[in-house]
Amino acid sequence: MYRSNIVRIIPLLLLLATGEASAHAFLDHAEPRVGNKVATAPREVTLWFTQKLEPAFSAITVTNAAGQRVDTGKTRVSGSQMSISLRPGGTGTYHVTWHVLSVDAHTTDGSFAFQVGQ
Ligand SMILES: [Cu+2]
Repeated sequence: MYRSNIVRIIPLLLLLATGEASAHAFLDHAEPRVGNKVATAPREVTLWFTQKLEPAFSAITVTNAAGQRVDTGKTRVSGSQMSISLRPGGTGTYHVTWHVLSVDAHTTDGSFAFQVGQ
């Protein structure tokens, strides 16, 4: 019957929707911390995610206040964590941009800034 099929489908959709929302890799925290101020330019940036990452499709780029890339271009992934080393880039606002592919085959991306200097 049409009506009994609907009754069975709705709980299944709710289950899928909930599983989906908790499955993606979201940024949990970062070092330097998101929006934070640090006295000197960090040697590297590390991001922690809510899920394990696929190294081949996950990367970080970092630009300094002048908009120049200051990362080395070699993102290192270990489990749910990824890092990149930085070259000296002076003071001011740094922008960190990331994209990841998590082990559930979903992609997420985002960006944040931190401050270097006074
Ligand atoms: Cu997902």
